Amino acid sequence: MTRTHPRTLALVLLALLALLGALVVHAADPSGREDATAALGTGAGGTAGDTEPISATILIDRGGLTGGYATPRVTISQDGQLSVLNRDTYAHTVTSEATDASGRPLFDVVVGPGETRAVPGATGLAAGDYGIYCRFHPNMRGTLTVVGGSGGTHGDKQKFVLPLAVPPTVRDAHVRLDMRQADVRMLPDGRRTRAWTYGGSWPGPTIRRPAGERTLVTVANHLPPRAGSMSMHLHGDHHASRHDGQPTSYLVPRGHSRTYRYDLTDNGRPEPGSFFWYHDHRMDHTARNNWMGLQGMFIVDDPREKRIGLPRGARDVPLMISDRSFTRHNQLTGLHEPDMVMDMGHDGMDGMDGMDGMGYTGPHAPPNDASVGTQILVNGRFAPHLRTEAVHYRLRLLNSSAFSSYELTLSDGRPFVQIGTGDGLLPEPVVRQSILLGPSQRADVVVDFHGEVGKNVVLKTVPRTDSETGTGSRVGELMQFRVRSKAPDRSSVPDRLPTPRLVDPPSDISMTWTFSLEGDETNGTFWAINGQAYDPDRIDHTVTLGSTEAWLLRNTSEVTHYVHLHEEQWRTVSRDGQPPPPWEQGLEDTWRLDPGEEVVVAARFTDHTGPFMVHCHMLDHEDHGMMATFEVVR
Ligand SMILES: [Cu+2]
Repeated sequence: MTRTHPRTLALVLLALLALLGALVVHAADPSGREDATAALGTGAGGTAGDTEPISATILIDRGGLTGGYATPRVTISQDGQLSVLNRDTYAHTVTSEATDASGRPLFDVVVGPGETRAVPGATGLAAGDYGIYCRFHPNMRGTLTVVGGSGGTHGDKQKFVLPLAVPPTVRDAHVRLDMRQADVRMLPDGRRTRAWTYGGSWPGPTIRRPAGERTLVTVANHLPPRAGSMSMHLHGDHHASRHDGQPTSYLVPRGHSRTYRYDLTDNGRPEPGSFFWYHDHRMDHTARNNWMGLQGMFIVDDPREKRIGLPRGARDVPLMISDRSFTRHNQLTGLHEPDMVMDMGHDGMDGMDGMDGMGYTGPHAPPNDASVGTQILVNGRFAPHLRTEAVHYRLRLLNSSAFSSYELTLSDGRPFVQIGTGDGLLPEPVVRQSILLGPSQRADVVVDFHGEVGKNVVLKTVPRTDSETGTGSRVGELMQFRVRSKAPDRSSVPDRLPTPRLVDPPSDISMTWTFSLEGDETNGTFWAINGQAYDPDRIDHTVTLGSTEAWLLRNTSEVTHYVHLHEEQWRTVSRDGQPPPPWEQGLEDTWRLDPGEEVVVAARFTDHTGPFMVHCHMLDHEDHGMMATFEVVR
């Protein structure tokens, strides 16, 4: 790609911005008044009288990332125009919460820094209020009011057409997965969606193995040539460095296969019962490869769990939550750009010139790299339903999205009883009205459907309830439980759970990992750990096998990160100087770090030497620098 000189580009952009700003103020105010408030649509009145269309502009000021839309309530008439002017240094979207029958938002527009965009989909809607939000930063929320007229659409009520797909379960000691392209049913109507899969489905088969029993997984790469070499990581598991799915070594080139070995033990003992997942981890391409479908779930069964009577069999349901955007022909769009069809022949950064000296450049360079889908899928399908009995269910919730977070809740106010983290059970069950899950985080919960025969319960995601700082969570209805019959239920959740033992944390911090945005608009930007972009040839920290270390994770950027540590299962020692909340008192491998947050974690390094990764699990951040290496040595 040819590069325009950055300074020239900046000057041109500034000039355009000034021009557009002036135009918008005039176009938006049909009465020609010089009243900027009215032009920006903050006035809720919006009765221009007669037949003049009322138009409005949503303004995003500098600092909109944290401050939200500067004009969160705007009014247009049915024949009016909605536009967005973004004066922030981050790209944002204006997206409607209301959707059509396939879950596509009624309107959705991406507005880069300094840009102004029209929102054509907002014209002609039925009169009423419409929730709006930024897909990249869902803490930014507002309301569009459409006045006047009759007719037009409000959007469709979610219908939950497709049955939930429960991926096939594989229990063999040696599992074989062919990575291949396949057409998968994701949306209720129209064509299937072409995906890159493990074994022909998305999610791939759920691998289910007893703790402590060696498991071999052979993956063969039959993907199209343009996919390149792959590398599979079993997220949360403790295993040898060469079996970790390294980003640049032990790869699986096309036409070849590789066998990963997981002993499912830690320091000679069986691992705790766990809810892991496997996914691609190739350097620079992790977001693309996951977006394309290279994801599956892995359950480690602890025999002690059988004795305590948790729901089992068909009442133990793994649910993988992940967002994607689709073209009109139901095909996956390109990363970052919902309007661009995925260019599977392109092996570089979508919309970026690539790493160049100091950093990435182009419209999707950090911090404007966000692989966010318009539709949220469960087990690879949009808005599925599951017929259930009026009994307890164990739901294993995984967020496998590249970027988005969800605050999960149930439509009738029924709580979740959280029993585990994904890396074993909590010391005691925690009753929660809602659960926030960022990329790669899991929650093991029990839900009680007793007394609900004939009712439907919807699993939803709502705006974050826990914090006023940090990147928010998406909003939407994810799936429906149709409670249809009574049945015997001998399951129970005891007051105390067989939780894994935690290490005694050392009082000294051995390593501080600081997560930030670095670079500048002229030379390019990148996501950084301790000021540096990922370099596979650099070891950032060395640990002695057998030692126990406490690490400090801190976020000095303006956005939330979800930080994943490979290899060990970690104890959360403190969050912002306080003891961690009850649901963070088991073992963990991925932590939320809101802006300014500091989390201390500790683990003992056992069994395996070699390099392992520290990275943000927002996959665009990982691909664009936010990864580092620690090495365990004898
Ligand atoms: Cu991040």
